[in-house]
Amino acid sequence: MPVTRNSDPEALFRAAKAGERVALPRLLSLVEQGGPASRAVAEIAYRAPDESYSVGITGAPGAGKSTLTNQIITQAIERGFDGADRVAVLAIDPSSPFSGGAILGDRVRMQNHSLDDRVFIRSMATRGHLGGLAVAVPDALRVLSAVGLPLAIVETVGVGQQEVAVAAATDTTVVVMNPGWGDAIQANKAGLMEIADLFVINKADRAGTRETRRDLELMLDLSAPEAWRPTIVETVASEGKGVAELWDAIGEHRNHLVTSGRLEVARRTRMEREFHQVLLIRLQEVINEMEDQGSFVGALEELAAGASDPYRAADEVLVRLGVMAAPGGPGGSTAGG
Ligand SMILES: Nc1nc2c(ncn2[C@@H]2O[C@H](COP(=O)(O)OP(=O)(O)OP(=O)(O)O)[C@@H](O)[C@H]2O)c(=O)[nH]1
Ligand SMILES: [Mg+2]
Repeated sequence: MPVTRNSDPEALFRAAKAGERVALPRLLSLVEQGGPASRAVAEIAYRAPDESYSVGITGAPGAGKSTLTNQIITQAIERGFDGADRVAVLAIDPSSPFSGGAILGDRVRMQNHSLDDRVFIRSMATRGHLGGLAVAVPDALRVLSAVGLPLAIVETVGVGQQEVAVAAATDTTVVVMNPGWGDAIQANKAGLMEIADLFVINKADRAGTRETRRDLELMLDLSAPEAWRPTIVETVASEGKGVAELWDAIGEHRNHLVTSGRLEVARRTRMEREFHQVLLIRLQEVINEMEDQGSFVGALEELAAGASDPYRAADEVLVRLGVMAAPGGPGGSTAGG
C-alpha cells in the first residue's frame, strides 16, 4: 500500500520528508482534527529539532495580508535566510470552522506560487474542537519544522483575543495596518501593539500614510523601552513596493533574536504557554466526561437544596480526582491525626 494512503503519522512524516506532496496536507489534517489523531502527530513533531523560523502576518480584515504574504513568498525563495529557498504558508481561517478547505481569495492571491515546488500553501481551520487554533497552530508549525521546511508564514486576521494569541505564536510578528486616522488606535485596542515586532503600513499609495506613521511612532515612544523597538515599513503590496525592505526588516529582527539569545527564551515561553493551554484543555475534557457520566448529580442536588456552595462542591470534585487533599486530611487546614 502506498505510504500516503494510510494515516500512520510515522509513515506520513517519512513520506513528507521525502517530498511526497500529499503527505504534509494529511499530517496537517490530523492536527486540525484534534483528539487522538493530533496527539500521535504531536508525539513525533515535538521530538524533532525546532529549527524552522516562523513569521506571523496579522491585521484587520482587508489590510492586504494575503497580497503581502504573496510578495514575501517571492522574497523568501529568492533571498531566504541562510540560503534557504523553501517556504510554507498557513492561512488561518478562524471565522469558518467547518470550511476545512481553501480560502478562495487567499488561493487566488497566492496562485502564482501554487505550482512552485518550493512553496507549500495551506488554509487551516479548526473544526471547533477544544482549544482550537491556540494549540492547532503551534502543532502545525512543529510539523512543518519536523519535515524540514525552513520558514513558515502564518496569516491570521487579528480581530479576537484568540487570533491575536495565534499571531503571537511566531518568532517574528508583523502587524499590518493601512493609512487613515484611527488605524493605529484600533490596532492598539485590539491588543496588536504589544505583539508587534514590526509594523507595516500597507496601501501606502493612499493618503494618510505619514499620519499613521506618526501615530505609531508616538505610541512606541509612550511604551516602556525594550531591547527591540518595532520597525515601521511602508508598502504597496499590490505593486510589490517596499516588500524587499520588509524582508530586510524581518531578517534584522531575526538577527536580533538570534544574537541576543532571545529567540531561545521566547520559544521556551511559548512552549510553557502551550503546555498550560493543553493542561487546561485536558482538565476541561475530564470535567466534560464526568458531567456526561452524571458524576455531578449529587453535588448539584446539594447545591439546589442549599446544603453546599459552589466552592465546596468544586473542592470535593478535586479531592475525588486526587489533585487536592481532603480538608482535615494531610495538607488540610485543620489538624489531622
Ligand atoms: N491600493 C492598494 N490596494 C491593495 C494593496 N495591497 C492590497 N490591496 C488590495 O486590498 C484588498 C485586500 O487584500 P488582501 O490581501 O486580500 O487583504 P487581507 O488582509 O488578506 O484580507 P482578509 O484575509 O480578508 O482579511 C485586495 O483588493 C487587494 O488588491 C496596496 O498596497 N494598495
Ligand atoms: Mg487574506
